[in-house]
Amino acid sequence: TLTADAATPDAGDPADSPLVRAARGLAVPHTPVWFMRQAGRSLPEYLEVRDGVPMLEACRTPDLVVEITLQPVRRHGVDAAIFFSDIVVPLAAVGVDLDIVPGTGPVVAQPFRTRADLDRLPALAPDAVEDVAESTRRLVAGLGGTPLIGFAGAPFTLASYLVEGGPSRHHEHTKALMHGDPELWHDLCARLAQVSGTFLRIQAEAGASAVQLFDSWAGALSRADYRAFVQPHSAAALSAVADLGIPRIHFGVGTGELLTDMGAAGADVVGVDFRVSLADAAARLGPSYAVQGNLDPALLFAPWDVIEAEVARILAEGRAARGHVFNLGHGVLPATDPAVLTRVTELVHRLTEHPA
Ligand code: 1CP
Repeated sequence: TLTADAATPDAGDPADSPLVRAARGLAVPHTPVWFMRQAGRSLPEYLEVRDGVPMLEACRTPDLVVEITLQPVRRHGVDAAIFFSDIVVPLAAVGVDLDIVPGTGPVVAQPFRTRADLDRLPALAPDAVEDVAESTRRLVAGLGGTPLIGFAGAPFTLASYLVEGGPSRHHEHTKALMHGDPELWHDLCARLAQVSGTFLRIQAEAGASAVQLFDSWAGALSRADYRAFVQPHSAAALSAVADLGIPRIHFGVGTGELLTDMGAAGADVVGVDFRVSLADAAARLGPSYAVQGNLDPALLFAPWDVIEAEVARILAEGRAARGHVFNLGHGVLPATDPAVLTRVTELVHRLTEHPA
């Protein structure tokens, strides 16, 4: 079996790592950096171990999960590992018939549209994903002082895949259900909050040092709809790990108008995409929240001097917040040159270890 050998088996305490300290607004030796979707996608070593293994199968195979999660830590020297899985893994674990189709994403065989469909969405029992706990424990043992971030999809983003049946640009069936049958919508999201919260808790109890709730598509909503139809369910998911005392990160795309509501859902760190400057985000959020972000992933294709200036700008703007975790504004694009990610990691460290 593959063993958990990180590149920098540093002996520190992940609970006192730069990531966790920044999330709590404490002083850091350097600004921590990791990249959404750092595992998988662009790495040749990832493509090699994934060869011939379907995505959902890879997510349920601890040897692969451990290896793939560690790959970007070894290669880039990032300040956190993110558990290799997918937001639909717990849905598949409760029996939803779905697949992750290469080049498309999650596809649900029978979309959820009626009350009867709730019968196909039972609660997630921890022993249905015992492999996730096992992978987490092995990773935590191998990562030493590098923190592991556990994650789950938020109820709205999960609901969008279930109701639309797959990736969606306009979320029209989801919004039609939300407004057309609010009672069913809330019942659906309450179930999803249980699934999501349980998935976070399994990873947290097995030793993850932080969790991130991905509400990737929440930016499709008005603030009023977010507050009425979504925030209470995301708050329920995040509350599943509240007693464990680890930092909770809450992320969405295009959510500039929702930042304070996403923070109030129970986050310590609010993810900010590239559309909003971190200084504006910090002003909106106030002194109680750290921020995470927000380099435009497309800019990783620009000349190095452009990237360098963007990183410096983001670091300067991030100083306005209670704490700053450097990241992209959304996930790494598949064609990204991995060497650029390594270089950005080194740059963030260098610029913040020796502030001007
Ligand atoms: O660093 C990592 O790669 C960690 C693992 C990870 C995470 C955190 C994967 C692996 N997926 C996710 C989360 C995820 N999955 C999100 C939230 C994050 C985000 O917004 O980027 C979302 C929306 C999904 C759904 C999903 N899964 C998509 C998006 C489709 C759409 O609607 O546009 C896709 C393409 C997938 C498949 C997937 N998940 C992960 C990988 C490496 C892949 C590609 C694998 C393959 O196709 O073989």
